[in-house]
Formats: sequence, structure tokens, C-alpha cells
Amino acid sequence: MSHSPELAQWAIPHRIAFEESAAGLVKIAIATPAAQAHVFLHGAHVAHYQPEGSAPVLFMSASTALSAGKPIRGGVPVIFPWFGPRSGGSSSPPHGFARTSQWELGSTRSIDDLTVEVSLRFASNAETRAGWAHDFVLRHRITIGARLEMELAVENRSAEVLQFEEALHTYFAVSDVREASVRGLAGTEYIDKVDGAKLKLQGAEPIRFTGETDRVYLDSTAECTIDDPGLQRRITITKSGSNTTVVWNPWIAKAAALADFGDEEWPKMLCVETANANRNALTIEAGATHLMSAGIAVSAAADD
Ligand code: TA6
Repeated sequence: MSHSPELAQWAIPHRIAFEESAAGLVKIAIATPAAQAHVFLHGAHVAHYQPEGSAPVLFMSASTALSAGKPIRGGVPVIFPWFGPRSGGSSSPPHGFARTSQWELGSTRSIDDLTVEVSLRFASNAETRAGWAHDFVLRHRITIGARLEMELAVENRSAEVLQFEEALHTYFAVSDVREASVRGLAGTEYIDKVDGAKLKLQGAEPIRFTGETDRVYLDSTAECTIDDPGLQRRITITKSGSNTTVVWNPWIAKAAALADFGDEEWPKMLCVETANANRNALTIEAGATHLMSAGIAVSAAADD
């Protein structure tokens, strides 16, 4: 597969290579003794992460688009500067423009024998300003090893405060969402988007899935876990700089309504998203930078 010659300087033999997909998307192919991963420059999108000896950790729809200007259905979409539909009912793309923009490679480096890091950058331009009149620089730092670590930096390059929402909209691969459970959000307030956006309180029991589930958990910095008995594994999601966690499964009807999502794929995925959204939207001063990070690790199923 060919790749952009100017990127070749950032390749690391046997660890980081650059490929170009049929639709012209540049993919960073990463391999270390601890894990394999794929990251597209398109949307700074982590599309694949698989620790050595584990099944893939991220879901990717077989029906996803993989072309400029279109969101990728799976992996870790980078959501910025608004979450969901833009307020005011405009025709702006849902979940903002970061996930469908072409990011630049910032750097690549080996951290140790098992771990590499790539960083990608996206700065405001005439196109973004036309729809959102602010200047900013995004930097997404992705560390691939025994864990997947992602850190999204938002730098305010405007002369005035910057108000925004953001998310690492992570699609996790599960054997069957009907058998999976999520822990860590007990006692947390959430917006139930499948029940009139009512504000509810999560009980003490683990979250289980019996229908379309779309919940925005607020004021929560908690570590969450996904227990997947089918794959006999627990996925742990730790975070910093994030006060919102979103839990989503489209279930049958919503999956069928999504053109880039296979009708039979909904049992195989579960989103647990690291975010700042709704009343946790951020305001940062001119010149300030905000960091939000998510760490993802896989372990054998807990016996608790
Ligand atoms: O994070 C959950 C959510 O906001 C759902 O409401 C659903 O819209 C999902 O994101 C996917 O959004 P997308 O724009 O990628 O189809």
C-alpha cells in the first residue's frame, strides 16, 4: 500500500507505518509486542485497538463509511465543539466537525519496548470559522501499549473565552450487549434521552441493557467498567478532565435506521464515552488549554 512520502520520516520500523486506504484516507498502522492499533488522520480516529492475546477492544461497523467528510461508525470518534445536535437546530453536523476533518500528524515516538505514542493536530481554519467563529488548536495524543491512552487538548487561540462540548465517543466491542453490564455510575444523575430527556438518578445496581439506551451521566469523574461474560473480560475506563459519561446502545430500531450501521450489529457494541457535555460544557479563557484523557485496559473477568 502506498503512503504519503512526507509522512515516511515519522515511520518507526516494525512499529509505526503509514498506509493509504482505497478512499485516500491515511492510516497509521501501529504494532508493538503489547498491542496493535490503527489510527486515521481523518478525525484523528482510533479505529482499532487489540492488546496481544485479547479480542479487539473497539467495535467497528462493517457498514461504516471510510471517506473524507463522513464520520466513521466505530472506534473512537473525537467529538468537538458540540455534542449531539448543535443547539439552535442549525444544519451543522451532529457531534461537531472534528471527527470529519483532516488532522495533521504532530509526532510519533517510542516510549518503551511495549509502547508507542502518536500525536495529531487540528487547527481552526476558514471552513471551521465560517460555521463556528472561534480560533482553537486541538491536539490528540494516543498511546498504544498494554493500555490505550488518549488525551485530547483544546487550546483557546481566540481573544475571548471559548465555550465547547467534547467527547471521546468510544465504541467498545462486546460479545452480546444483552449480557454485558456497566459499573461505576451508581448514584449519578443522568439525562435519559430515550425517555423525554428526563433527569433521573442511577440506582446502585449495575447498568444492564434491555432496549435502546442513551444516557448522559452528569457531574461524574468515575472510573467505569464493562463486564463481558461472553468474552470473559472486564474493560476498565479511567478518565481525567471529564465530568460527563455517556452510555449508548442503539438497539434494534435505531440500528436499522442508521445507514452506516449493520442491522444485526447492535448486540456487538456498547458506547461508554468520556465527555464534557450539557451542563458540563466547558468555558476556557483566551490562551488557556483544557486536557481530557481516557485510559482503557482489559483484564480477565472479575469474579465479584
Ligand atoms: O453518544 C450517543 C449519541 O449522542 C446518540 O444519541 C446517537 O446519536 C449517537 O451519539 C451516534 O451519533 P452519530 O451522530 O454518530 O450517529
